[in-house]
Amino acid sequence: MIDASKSIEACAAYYGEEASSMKEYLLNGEKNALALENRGPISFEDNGSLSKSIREAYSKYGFYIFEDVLDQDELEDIKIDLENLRTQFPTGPESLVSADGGPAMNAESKSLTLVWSKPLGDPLGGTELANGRHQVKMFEPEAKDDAPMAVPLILLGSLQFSDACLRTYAHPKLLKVAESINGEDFAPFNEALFIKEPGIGAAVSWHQDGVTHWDSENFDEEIHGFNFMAQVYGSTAVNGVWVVPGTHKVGKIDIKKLVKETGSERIDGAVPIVCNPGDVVICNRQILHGSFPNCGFEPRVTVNFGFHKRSSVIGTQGGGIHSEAQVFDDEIIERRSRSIGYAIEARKIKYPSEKPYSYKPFVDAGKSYQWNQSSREDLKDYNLEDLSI
Ligand SMILES: O=C(O)CCC(=O)C(=O)O
Ligand SMILES: [Fe+2]
Repeated sequence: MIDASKSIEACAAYYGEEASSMKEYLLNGEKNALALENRGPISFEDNGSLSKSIREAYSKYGFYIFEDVLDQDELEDIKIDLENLRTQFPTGPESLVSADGGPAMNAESKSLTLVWSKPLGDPLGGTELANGRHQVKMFEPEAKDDAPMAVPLILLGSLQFSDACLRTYAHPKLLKVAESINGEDFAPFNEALFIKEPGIGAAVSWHQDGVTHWDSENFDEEIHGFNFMAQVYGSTAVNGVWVVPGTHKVGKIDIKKLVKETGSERIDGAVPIVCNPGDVVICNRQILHGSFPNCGFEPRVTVNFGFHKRSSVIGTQGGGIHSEAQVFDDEIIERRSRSIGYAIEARKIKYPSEKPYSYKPFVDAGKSYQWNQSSREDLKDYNLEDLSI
C-alpha cells in the first residue's frame, strides 16, 4: 500500500481551522477501508462466472478492488500514452493549441473532451451541470502561487486518444467480469480519465451516478451499471474516490441534507478506495461517491470505463449527461459497441499469446472488426453516442 501519511498531514494543513478534523477523517477512513473484505485477485467459478464470494462482497459494499490486474508493462504503456497526451493538451480551457503551438489533441473534436477546473477547485459541486447531481460544493483549498490557472480534471472519449487505454478496455478478465454482472449482451457506457495531479487536482463533489432509472418499477442495485476504475499510480485517502458502502441499494440520496446533518462534507461512514498501481476497482454507479481535491504528494490517474445491462439501455431516453439525450435503440447500441470490437483487436496485436475476449453480440451477428488507421478514424467523436443513463 502507498504510505499516504505525509500527504494526509499536508492535505489537512490546507483545511485551516478544520485541519485536525480533516486529518482524523482521512486516517479513520483509510483504516476503515482497509478493514473491509472487498479486495483480492479476480477469480471465477468453474462455470466462468465471477467468484461467488466476490459477487457477494461487491453486492454488499457496492465496490470491490481487483488486485494486480494490470501488469508492469501494461501500466508503463498507459503512462507513456498519458505523457504524450499531456504534451498535446490545449494550453487552457478555451485553447485549441498545445504548448508547442501545434493543434491540441481535441482541436477537431465535436464532442466534449476535457472538463477543466481551477486548481484544487470543485467545478461540478453545487452547479446544475450533470443534471445537478453534485448537490453540494466541496471546500476549495487555496492552491500554491505557482499553480496553473486551470487544470484538466476529466478527459472524455479517452479511447480515441490513447491506444493503451483502448487495449486495457478489452482486458479479457475485466470483460468477463462485465459479462458475469451485466449478462453476455452487456452494453458499453462511457470511458474517461480522471486526472488528479498532486497539489492541483480538482475535486469531484459527492454524487451518485445514474439519471434515468431511479424511479423505475424495475429499480435494483444494478440498474445503472458499474464503472471499472483502473489505477495507474494507485490511489489513497487523499487523492482517491471516497464511497459510502451500501448506498448503491438505497435509491436517490438527499446529499444536501446529509451534509447538513453531518455538519460538514466529511460524510460519516465513507471510506476511500485505496489501491496499488495496477489494481482495478469495480464500482457501482449508484453508490454515493466523490473525491476531495488532491492536496497531497501522489498523483492519481484513473482509467475509467463502464458497462451496462442491455435492458437498462435499450429503449431508454438517455440522461443527456455524457451525450445528447436520445432514445437508445439497437442501432445506436450496436454502433457504440464498436469500441469493444476495436479494442479486442488492438489488444490482440499487442498481446498475441493472450486468449482474447469473445463478445457474444458480435458472434451472434457474425460481425468482425479490425484495428487499423480507418478504425482509428472511425473512433473520432465516438463518445457523442455514450450510453448515458
Ligand atoms: O475519479 C473521481 O474522482 C470521480 C469518479 C466518478 O465520479 C465516477 O467514476 O463516476
Ligand atoms: Fe461518479
